[in-house]
Amino acid sequence: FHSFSSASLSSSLSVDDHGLQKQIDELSSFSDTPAPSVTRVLYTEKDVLARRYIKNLMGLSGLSVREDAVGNIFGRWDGSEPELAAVATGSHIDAIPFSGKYDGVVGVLGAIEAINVLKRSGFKPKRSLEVISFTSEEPTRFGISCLGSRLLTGSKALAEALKNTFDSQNVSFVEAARSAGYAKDQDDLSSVFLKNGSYSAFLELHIEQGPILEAEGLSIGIVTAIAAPASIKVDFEGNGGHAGAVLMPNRNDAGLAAAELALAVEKHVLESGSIDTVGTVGILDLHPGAINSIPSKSHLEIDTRDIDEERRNGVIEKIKQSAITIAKNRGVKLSEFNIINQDPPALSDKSVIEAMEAASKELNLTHKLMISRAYHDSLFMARISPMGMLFIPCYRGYSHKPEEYASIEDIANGVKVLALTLSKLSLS
Ligand code: HGY
Ligand code: MN
Ligand code: MN
Ligand code: MN
Repeated sequence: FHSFSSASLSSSLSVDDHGLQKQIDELSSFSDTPAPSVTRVLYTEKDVLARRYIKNLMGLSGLSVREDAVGNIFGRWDGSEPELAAVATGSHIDAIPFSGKYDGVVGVLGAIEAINVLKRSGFKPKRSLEVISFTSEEPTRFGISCLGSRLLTGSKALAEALKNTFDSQNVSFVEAARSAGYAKDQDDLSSVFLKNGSYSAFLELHIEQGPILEAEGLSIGIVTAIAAPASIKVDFEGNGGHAGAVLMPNRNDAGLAAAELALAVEKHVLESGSIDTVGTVGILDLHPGAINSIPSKSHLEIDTRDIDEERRNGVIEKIKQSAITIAKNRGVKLSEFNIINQDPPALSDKSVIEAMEAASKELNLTHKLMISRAYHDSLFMARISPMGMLFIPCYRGYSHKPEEYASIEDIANGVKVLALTLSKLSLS
């Protein structure tokens, strides 16, 4: 019944390149900013259109589709032994403002195409195969990264916090979810939690979002670990005032406090002793935001990561000390220093890595082991199932900007390795 040897299967895998490219292009049209940029934020009208698009494709692939209370979308292909834990694969389709059309999308459309590839080859799964499109991997709307996968993997704290979480327009999470047709009859989001052991493995196909594979001319990256992300929200408050009338000695400028803290982030990161420590201030708002008014309030959001969790936590501590010192020296109030998330890194599962290496070899694709400096839903799925990630090269490593690009050849390679790995794990 399972007569397929992987070797024969690998030679019969064919990807519908044109169809996949067309889907990537069509999906990118659901955007709140003009092409070539993509902006697709959680529960907005464009997000709902994209979700409908994905559910339709899952249906066309013969997958049975379900959604949970926050809109994680699951497409399932029942195996011959459906009572066994399924093998899952997926990624996200939300996109940060003015970003590209491959981040996340390659791992959702590619996963659906991997199912099609296996069906075309006549493969019959033993363990069911499940494609997942996670709700809101990006932190854009509510400041929470990997919201869907955090919940799926049982974050009680998040289920609680979401009851009074608001976006920048003061729309609550539940109201936003309901506007998109989710969180209908329950305000108890623990229904989203997946039972441990729901999956025997979870895989994610993603663009590298770094320059290594392209620079080394390699086709496939096999991820061994995902760096430890953290994010912090900071507010300073001062008296503000007239830009002409208030002399310098009498000022307590909340804007300069924020600027000084941003430079302190860079200093502490550079002094960490490792190139693997990174820090970014991607949001810095000044109030009232008038050229001739001394900022009375400032809001900045800090993203800092490292493959070494302790070293990252040390940097967070130093950033906090700097915020307190800067506030004191400038006579401003540090009205908020809120660590939103401070997550550990995740390690890929050895047997999943081996299955990916074997699949890459059988497909004669060059590959290497590497770490992921970007976080992914896999960071959380690793908490409830053996995890593995596949990278494909992307143009100069560009990501989170409109110039993001991956060739359909590289995407097709990734889809084939994903399909072959899924087949191996399904028969295991
Ligand atoms: O920011 C990240 O690492 C991910 O791409 N959202
Ligand atoms: Mn991203
Ligand atoms: Mn991503
Ligand atoms: Mn290539």
